[in-house]
Amino acid sequence: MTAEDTINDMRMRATKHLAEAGSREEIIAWERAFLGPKGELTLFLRRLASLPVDERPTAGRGGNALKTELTEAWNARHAALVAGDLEQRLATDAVDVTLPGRPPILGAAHPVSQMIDELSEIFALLGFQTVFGPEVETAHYNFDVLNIPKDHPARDVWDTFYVDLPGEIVLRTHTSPMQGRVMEQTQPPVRVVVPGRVYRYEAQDASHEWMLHQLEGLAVDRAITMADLKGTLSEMARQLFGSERRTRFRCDFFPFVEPGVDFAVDCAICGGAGCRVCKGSGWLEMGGAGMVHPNVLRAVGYDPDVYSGFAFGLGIERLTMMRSGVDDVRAFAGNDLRFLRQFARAA
Ligand code: FA5
Repeated sequence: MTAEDTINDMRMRATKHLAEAGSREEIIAWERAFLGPKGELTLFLRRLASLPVDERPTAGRGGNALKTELTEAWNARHAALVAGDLEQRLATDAVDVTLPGRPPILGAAHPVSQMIDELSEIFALLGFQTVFGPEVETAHYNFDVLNIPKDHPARDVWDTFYVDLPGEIVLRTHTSPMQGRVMEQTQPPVRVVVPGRVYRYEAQDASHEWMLHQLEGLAVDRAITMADLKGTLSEMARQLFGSERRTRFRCDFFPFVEPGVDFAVDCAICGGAGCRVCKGSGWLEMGGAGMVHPNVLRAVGYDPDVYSGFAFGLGIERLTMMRSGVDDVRAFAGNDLRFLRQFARAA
């Protein structure tokens, strides 16, 4: 077989195989077989020097012409395959832009956050500024400043989560520690409310949670009286619940107020008839309150002969329960979207 015959034979096979190659893998294998470093045509060109001298020029010209021819054929076939792939992908992966979109799921403020906002607005109109304080608190502010010295039995009233072993750092058991923090940094007149989370090592039931929210209130000035306290809380209740709901103040004890009261509204769940939420009493305690104890005023450097004040601490979940008729406080931290969606308001 002459070199020319070899070239013609190679051209015939290569052209036939390339026409039959239907995938990218197959044309890559074809390229390797004919044009790659160990491909048939490459080896043929490398062997030119071993041919008889008179055959070399024809074989060289013919071999190089075939190389150009096959390279062009491969490029064209490759381009056609890529275009075919693309067309197929466009046909199968097509996006139907006329389909309606999926509506985004919109979140809404938690009912407790909504109540905090609403209370802040009500108290702002009564002249109170909203401030915030730390949830991890020192026993000093949580107890000592509030006239609850170490080893005093009153500390047991607040079932405390201690963060350290000596018991100097606690998860605040109420928002009252902010009384000391605010008064130490401000001179009277003081009028603040402090919303936030508090923690108690307490068994859960329909009206008790171990993590709850309170709103502390504090007003200190010359000649503040119990009537100011009653007027402030009654107005808050009127704005929140309307004027039909009844409120009640009864004597209570808290070491940091004197006198102290508990503040209740008639139970919205049973209308005052008695149920498991109000434990059959017809009333649900919303908060504790009273006139700031002279020892607390002294502890922050205020003169109790010049200044007097009132303070209160309201349970925010309880207020929300009474306003919306929720009969179990555990629902607020239960993360059940069906419950939470009922409170969603348009932004
Ligand atoms: C206090 O925490 C006092 N710091 C309130 C206070 C402030 C009194 C200023 C005087 C002056 P008490 O432990 O009663 O008080 O809690 C206040 C309110 O928080 C309760 O009336 C109730 O509404 C709410 N609360 C208390 N414990 C729970 C609980 N475990 N789950 C849900 N709400 C609670």
